[in-house]
Order: sequence, then C-alpha cells, then structure tokens
Amino acid sequence: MQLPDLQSTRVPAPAPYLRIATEEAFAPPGMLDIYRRILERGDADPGFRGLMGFYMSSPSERAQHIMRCLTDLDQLRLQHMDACGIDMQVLALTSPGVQVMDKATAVSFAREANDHLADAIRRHPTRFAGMLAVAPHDPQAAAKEIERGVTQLGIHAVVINSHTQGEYLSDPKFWDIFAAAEAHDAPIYLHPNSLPPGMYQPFFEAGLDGAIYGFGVETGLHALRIITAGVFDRFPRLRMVLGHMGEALPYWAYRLDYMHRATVKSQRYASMQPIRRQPSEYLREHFYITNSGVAWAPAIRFAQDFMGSDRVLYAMDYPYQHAVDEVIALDDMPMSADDQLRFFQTNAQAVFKMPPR
Ligand code: 1DF
Ligand code: MN
Repeated sequence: MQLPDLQSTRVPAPAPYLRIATEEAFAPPGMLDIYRRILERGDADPGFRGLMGFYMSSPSERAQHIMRCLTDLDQLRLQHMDACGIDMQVLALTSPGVQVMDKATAVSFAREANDHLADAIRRHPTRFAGMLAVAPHDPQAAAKEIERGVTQLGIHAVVINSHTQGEYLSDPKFWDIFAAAEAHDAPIYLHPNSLPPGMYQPFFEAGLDGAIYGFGVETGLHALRIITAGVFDRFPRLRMVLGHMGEALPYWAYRLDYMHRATVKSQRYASMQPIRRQPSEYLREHFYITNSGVAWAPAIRFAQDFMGSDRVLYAMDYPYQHAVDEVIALDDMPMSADDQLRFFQTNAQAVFKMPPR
C-alpha cells in the first residue's frame, strides 16, 4: 500500500465533477486583533497559545503563508483555488473561532464574522459557501444566531470548534444549540480545537497536541460524548459533520459498540446510561465525514463502505494543508464515477444546501 506522492507539481485536469472543498478556513482581520489582545494578556490557555500564538508570530514559511491566506477572501484565495482545481470552498471561521473569547465578545464577534462571511459569499456566489460561527458559551445567543444565519444570511450549516473553554456539548446546558440546529435543519460541523488544559501536557511534551494527532483524539472524544449522552435520541433529526476521516471513529466502531454495550450493562458509570441504538448506528445515521487532511484512497474507501458513499465528502483543510498533489491523488482514486461525483460534489451540495449553479 502506497502513500500518495506529495512531491509532484502537476496541475489537476478538468474533471467531470465540481471539486467542492468543505473544511476551508478564514480569519477576518478583526478576529486576529482580538486574538492578539488575548495573547498579550498572558492568561490564555496553553493550547491556544501553542496554536494561534505560534501561527501569529512564527517567521516560518508555513506560518507566514497560512496567515496571508487566512485573511483573504478574494484574489489570493481564488487564485489558489484555481491552481488546485477547487471550484468551491465551504468556509469556516478558523479554529478556535470565537470560542476562546469571553462570552460577550464571542456573541458579538460571531455575528460580525458571519456578516463578513455572507459578504464574501455575495461577492463570489459560485465560489464560496459557508458555515455559521456561534458562541457555545451563550447557548441562547448561539441558537438565535443559527436562526439569523439560516433565515437572513442564507448560510445553512454551523461550525463548532470542539470544546469551549474545556466544556463539551454533551452537557445538557448546551442543548438549545442542538434544538436550533435541528429546527433549522443546519448540520453542525464539529471541527478540532487545540487541546483543553486537562489534556494538553502529555501530548504537548511529545509534540503531538496539534493536527498531527491531538486534534483528532479530542474531537473524536467530543463526538463520542455527544453520542453516548443520548443527544440523538433527544434530537432525532440532528445532523453533524466530522473532518479528518471522522476523526478515526469509523475504524473504532466495532470496539465502541462492544464496550458500550458491556459498560452500560454492568452499570459502571452514572454518565453512561442506556441509549436507543449502538454508537456506530448514530455515526452512520447522523454524521457525515470529510477526508480533510487525509488524501488516501484506502482510508476513503473504508469510510464509504462504513458510512455509505452519500456520507463521505471532500475537504482540503486550506490553508493548513494547501496541497495540489492531494487533489490529483484524489482524482486518481480507484472509485466508481458515481461515488467520485458524490464525494467531490453532490454530497456537499446537499449537506450545505447550495443553490444550483
Ligand atoms: C491546523 C490544522 C490548524 C487544522 C487549524 O486551525 C486547523 C494546524 C487553527 O495544522 O495547525 O483547522 N485542521 O483542521 O487540521
Ligand atoms: Mn480544519
């Protein structure tokens, strides 16, 4: 089994599908100003300092490139998309978005960011779609922003960057957010965040806290907490999206089901009560997954087998994984034309409710 060749500099050929990338990051300059103030205060959690503190100050080529790309929603980004053969990006406020801000700032900046995003989509309606930023630490305000975003801005999905200051959406105090997402049929993309203080050190000391591993572990944990807390029994029409190959959860499915059954039966934890279905059934029926960061056909094929090919979507993770070679590798996947059309185009159009173009 071969890993894709990451050295080639070919250009993607025209394809019989639109390439729609579904986990693409941006940062309004005003958000970076707020981040700078948080970082200067000196009391930011180590995960945030290690992540955005790094990108905002490192002279490395990668960091400088990422910062330049994040703030642009016009020429530079469209140029990069064209060079990679990307027809459309589904944009999300870069992690951690507003979730690291104090509650009042987060609520007001989420609105500002969503207006900024809606403006970019209006300027380039055939190139951009998006997800709404919300402040989970004010669940009522987040619910209202989902309503405003869907009904007034025409943005039909929500992004939440995993934990909010160490707290998880499995806590019922956040469930107004799920109620609003369900009522407006807006899928929630559960995107990674830097690790919360209680998880950070053992990952950080080995250099494994970031996108290499820590992000996926923490976001997968979050999705599992939502499943085992019974969120989908309470909100039967709620849909979610996970990146990075479902943060590896499809690969875990058998063991999750077995051990969940055994744990519930032995009444080992007050926090793990019976739920209606097996964890893998919620995964398959309530989640979509994207391949962000994993341009590797065998993993994608396994995900399609497990989830169904109508639930696996393409994502690049621009600008953090800005790689034209990966687009070419994915064009070349041994896959039926129907499944490849679903993967690159039609699943994204359905999940993010894109207008016909
Ligand atoms: C990184 C990766 C940073 C992802 C991200 O947001 C991010 C990274 C600050 O490589 O440091 O969204 N990612 O989704 O893999
Ligand atoms: Mn990402």
